[in-house]
Amino acid sequence: MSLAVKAAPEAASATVKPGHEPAHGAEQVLTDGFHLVLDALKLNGIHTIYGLPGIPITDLTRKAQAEGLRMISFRHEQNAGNAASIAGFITGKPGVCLTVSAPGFLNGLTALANATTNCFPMILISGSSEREIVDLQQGDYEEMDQLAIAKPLAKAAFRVLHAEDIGVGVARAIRAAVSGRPGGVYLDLPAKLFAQSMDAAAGAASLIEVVDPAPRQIPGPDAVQRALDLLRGAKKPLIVLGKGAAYARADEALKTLVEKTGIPYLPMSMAKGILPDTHEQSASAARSFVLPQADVVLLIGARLNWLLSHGKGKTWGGKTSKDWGAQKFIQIDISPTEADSNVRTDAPLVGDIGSCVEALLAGIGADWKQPPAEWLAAVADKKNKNVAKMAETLAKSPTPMNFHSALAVVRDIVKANPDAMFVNEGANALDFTRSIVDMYKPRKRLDVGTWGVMGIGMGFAVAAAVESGQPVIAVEGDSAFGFSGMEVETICRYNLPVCVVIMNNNGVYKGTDVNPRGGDVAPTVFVKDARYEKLMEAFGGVGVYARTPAELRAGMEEAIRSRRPTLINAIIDETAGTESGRITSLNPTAAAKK
Ligand SMILES: Cc1ncc(C[n+]2csc(CCOP(=O)(O)OP(=O)(O)O)c2C)c(N)n1
Ligand SMILES: [Mg+2]
Repeated sequence: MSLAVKAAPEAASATVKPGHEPAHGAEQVLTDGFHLVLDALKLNGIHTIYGLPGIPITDLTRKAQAEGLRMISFRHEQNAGNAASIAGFITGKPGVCLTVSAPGFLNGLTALANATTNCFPMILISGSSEREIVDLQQGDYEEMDQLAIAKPLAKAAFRVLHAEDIGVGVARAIRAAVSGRPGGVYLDLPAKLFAQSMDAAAGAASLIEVVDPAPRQIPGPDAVQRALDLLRGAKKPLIVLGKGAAYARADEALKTLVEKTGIPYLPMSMAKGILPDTHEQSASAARSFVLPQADVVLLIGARLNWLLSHGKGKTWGGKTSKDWGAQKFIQIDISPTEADSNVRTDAPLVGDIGSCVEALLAGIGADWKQPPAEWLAAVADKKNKNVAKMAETLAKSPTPMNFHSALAVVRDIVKANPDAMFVNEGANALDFTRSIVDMYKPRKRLDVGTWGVMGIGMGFAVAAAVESGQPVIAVEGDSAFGFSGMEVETICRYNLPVCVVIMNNNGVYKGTDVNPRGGDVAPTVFVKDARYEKLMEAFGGVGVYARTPAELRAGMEEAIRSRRPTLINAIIDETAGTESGRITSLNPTAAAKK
């Protein structure tokens, strides 16, 4: 057993007169549920909580501050939850979100489910009402069986009923969040638990400092050999890096693998920057060429979900949308059940990404043959043509701005500030940004992830600033921003160096739809020429109204230099976007025209 035990700090204990005198007449030192929760988190290196106060956790938020934890208070729990989840991605430790019961819990639950889907380690801690009343459904204040509701949406869910079990509860939550495939964990703490007292020394002895919470998982030598054999025989190999590869913090090993093998690679959205997007082996600009052409694909921390067209169909050279292409797949994943999820996995390599990549490298000697020159030339040719085409588009400066002319500015600013964190959501505002704005370092790009969820923006921006200390640039669709916009107050309150850039095209996808019957405006259209920058000014931040690339550039440069909370309202041609950005084809269409 490897239980490291730490004494509860002085401040965590209360000296009280016990009900009857202890044997020696000495006063007994007590601790309580509040302090045991905080001590357990601190003992495990968790020093920041993202949350929103209220019954029964208000005192927990106060005591957290008093105990030296950083308590970041939000305006809506979903944003606190998103902040916690991305803190988990950025740090590799579980991000903690703290909410009240029932409605607060439910508000945080979307973020917890999103964390589980995206494999972000997060712990949602919610206070809950009286068990006896909840279970008899007698109508308690904010009554809800939260544990049951969280279970299907979380990687794991636990409830602690007794103060002496808090240490175990927190340890189990941490392990579940970060070991194997990371995910969201729910920890239910009933109101009564916080008030429970116990002997301080016994309390301290009950806490667990988790040893090796995310153990390495070494791949089997036969699986490594199988993968190497397949890769060695490839004529048109391709590497796909997923956000799992970014999370793995195996940056050097991944770079060595790509460069030693000479294989072209594609980074998925949040894997951008593991190697700089300007790397000569990046095939991003030739994506629609390399996917159907490749004969052996090495997936590293990337799942064959919808974002990769399920590994089949026309994207992969299949004859119809259901047919498989001719590729063979090698898949590195920590979860053994990921293989064969959509098409055959010819060489599954199960383990943590660092260990798997190092095992591959050990088998790749100095005599490793580079991929055939024709393949590399074909990829380079396609890429150069597409890059040249894009450069032409980016050089134009139409009035009003379009996505390209605005994003050409953002691209320059990110290039000049490669350490800045970068948040991105929207439809066109997401898709254009992802392809135009290069990333230079790992784990800088944070976006809508596996679900394409709107609403992550300000929560991610707050956590990115808090966890990294770096300036944050958040490029937001005007619709996307609306989901978490009130958190500009949070950004101002904590004086975070966040520069929000709203790509304001007056609506969802564009601002030009009309209601055929007149009356109400179309469902996708917002108030025209909305002055979003005034929202930031309302709380003491800087607002910028930018109609030209020069105004946008000046605003962003000043925001980065001053580190002041800034919101730039970038006015974009309302006709510039397309329906759903790049995923127009996912909209269902019926044959009947009505
Ligand atoms: C939680 C959630 N609700 C709704 C959607 C559907 N949706 C996808 S993109 C989008 C907004 C697109 O508009 P905007 O952010 O302004 O980007 P634009 O395309 O106009 O640049 C919406 C509502 C979603 N993805 N997630
Ligand atoms: Mg829009």
